Amino acid sequence: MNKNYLLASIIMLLSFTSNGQTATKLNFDGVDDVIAINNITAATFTLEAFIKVLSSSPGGMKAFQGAGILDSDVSGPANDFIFSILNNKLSFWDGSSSVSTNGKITIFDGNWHHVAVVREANVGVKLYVDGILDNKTNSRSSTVLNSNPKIYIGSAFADDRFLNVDIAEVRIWNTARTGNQISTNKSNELVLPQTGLVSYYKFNQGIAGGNNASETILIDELGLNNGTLNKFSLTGATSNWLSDNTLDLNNFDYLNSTIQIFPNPSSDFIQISALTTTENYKIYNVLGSMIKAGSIDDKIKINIQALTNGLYFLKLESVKAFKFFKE
Ligand SMILES: [Ca+2]
Ligand SMILES: [Ca+2]
Repeated sequence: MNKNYLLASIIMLLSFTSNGQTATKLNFDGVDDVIAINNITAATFTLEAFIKVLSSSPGGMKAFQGAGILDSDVSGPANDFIFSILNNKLSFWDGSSSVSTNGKITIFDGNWHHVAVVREANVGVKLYVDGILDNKTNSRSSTVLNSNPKIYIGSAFADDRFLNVDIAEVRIWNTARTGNQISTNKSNELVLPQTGLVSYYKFNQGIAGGNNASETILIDELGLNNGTLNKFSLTGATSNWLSDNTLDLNNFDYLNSTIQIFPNPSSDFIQISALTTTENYKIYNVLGSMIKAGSIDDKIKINIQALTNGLYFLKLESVKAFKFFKE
């Protein structure tokens, strides 16, 4: 690599870091990361979240033994609630009726899920996974569950049980959303205004995988109930604002590896030396978007003639990422 390319590379890496794409989700480390919002729920409410659970949950019989998605628990008997992951399934504790409604559908399976609980005064509790009714109980109560003035996102905070999870969206309604309403809106962002919606978090803030030391307030789209981040790293690939299609810039190891891209720079084809097996690869542009993918061994050439000139990143499954220049 000549000096001009090295300089261009450093400049582009810097610009990638500072002008990267806006995040779409927040990673919770499962150790101590938590967000506090105010508990403004009425006697009837619906809680929704779009989540990917990353570690196995605690086991037990009741929701307060789990790791909280949305937790407003207090110690001992109280008019409180906790919506948690227990036995890798949904669970909801209603403190006024002392009933735990436990789900049947496994959430910890490597996939994103839309999860919801409807607590309807004098009717009962329903759990939904991806818009499908998971389980329900007739835990009739009309008491407002506000013994705890806060709701904690990502933790059973009173018991130090934290959820290792990616969260992309949270919604709180003071209405009983129907199964049809939940299913219809399970994979899209809401268009505002919405009747009964009292808090709405899109998690579309911060720079994906960047330095987000100042991004410590979770924005409520309604402007009424912003959250406060606590104990997040706010830099790097975990415990930070992230996007699903972002290549982690900490993940480079091209200097010390025997596996190398050549020729580099190149105008038509690139190869990778010293690969011992066939591997899948992905090529990303400087904005972090994947633009090409396939499989490769040490004899296959990747055609890059269609790429516009500039810096690219190539990621193999077994080793860290490389960068190369199309000229
Ligand atoms: Ca989002
Ligand atoms: Ca932390």
